[in-house]
Amino acid sequence: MAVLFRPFFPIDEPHWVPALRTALEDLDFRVWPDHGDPARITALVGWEVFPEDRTMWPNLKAILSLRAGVERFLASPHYPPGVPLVRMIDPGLTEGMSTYVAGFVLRFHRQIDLLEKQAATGIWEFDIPRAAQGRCVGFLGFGHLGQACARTLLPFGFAVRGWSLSKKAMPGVEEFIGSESLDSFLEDTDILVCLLPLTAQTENILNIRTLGRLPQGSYLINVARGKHLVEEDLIALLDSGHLAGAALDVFRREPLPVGHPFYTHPKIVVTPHVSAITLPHTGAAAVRRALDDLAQGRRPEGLVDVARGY
Ligand code: NDP
Ligand code: OXD
Repeated sequence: MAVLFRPFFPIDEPHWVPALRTALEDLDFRVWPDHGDPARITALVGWEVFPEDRTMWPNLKAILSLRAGVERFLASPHYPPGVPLVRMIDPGLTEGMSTYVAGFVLRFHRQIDLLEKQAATGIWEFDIPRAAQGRCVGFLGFGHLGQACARTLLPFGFAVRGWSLSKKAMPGVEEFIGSESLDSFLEDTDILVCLLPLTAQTENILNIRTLGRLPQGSYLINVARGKHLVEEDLIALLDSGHLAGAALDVFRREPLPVGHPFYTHPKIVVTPHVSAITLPHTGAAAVRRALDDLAQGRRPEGLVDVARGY
């Protein structure tokens, strides 16, 4: 049995190879292209699947994604059918997402964007601030990351709600289940955070109709996938004043092309897909846990339901 890692990003050789080597030190760990006998490879670790992966490993038992979102794996023609896929659940990534989302929620809640603009033109003005209890933060997608962000925000006093397909029963959170409850979920959400997986059901879910149901002056934080958002609908709602601002970390095309209107829109903050990055040491430990679970016949955390798409 051997585990094969295929470096993909420039950071992989200096950071991921040593982290994985340490976490898997007692296993037969190989780094592409030095895969050795293909029949020995039982697990692949990486960011993508490649043409060889469909046929080259006759004894492949699992693919371990270093990404949390796995739509690229599932959509790839190179994905070997029937091989279990485990997505990344990394405490380092989770902390990154929680701090990013909390940072933008607080920025919008305290209207720091507005205060910065005023200060830049020498304006000294203020209003009575809104209490956190009176501001509702809604998570579209209330899974691993949505719940972690909610736990970070609840102590500030925000009204927190989550939308998903199944009940979580998190104390202090109002939960909305399934498509019939989407409109009522949106109606009182002042800051909408998208943390859905990209599936056929969720593509283009942030559109003129859904975003239009948010209260006047609300905000969007999209940290899930670019294809959740209909870009021109967001711009129309910001320009009409219905939405007050947006923080966008993910885009239909990445890198976001030079000259894209999002870069210069006064109500949009663009970040380069950095809200939550899998960290090599904690991520390699997660790979190790998943491999141990698989070896002992346990269900690894993050096992993907291929039919469901996440
Ligand atoms: P999870 O699978 O744990 O959570 C997904 C949530 O979405 C679940 O609550 C699920 O419901 C809900 N959901 C899925 N489909 C629907 C639907 N049709 N209607 C209603 N709810 C639905 O994923 P994570 O929280 O770990 O990650 C979410 C996404 O965040 C990833 O898929 C990825 O795209 C993105 N991401 C972005 C990163 C970045 O750097 N910008 C980093 C990491 C992740 P239920 O719980 O009932 O199944
Ligand atoms: C992920 C991501 O899915 O970085 O992990 O977007």
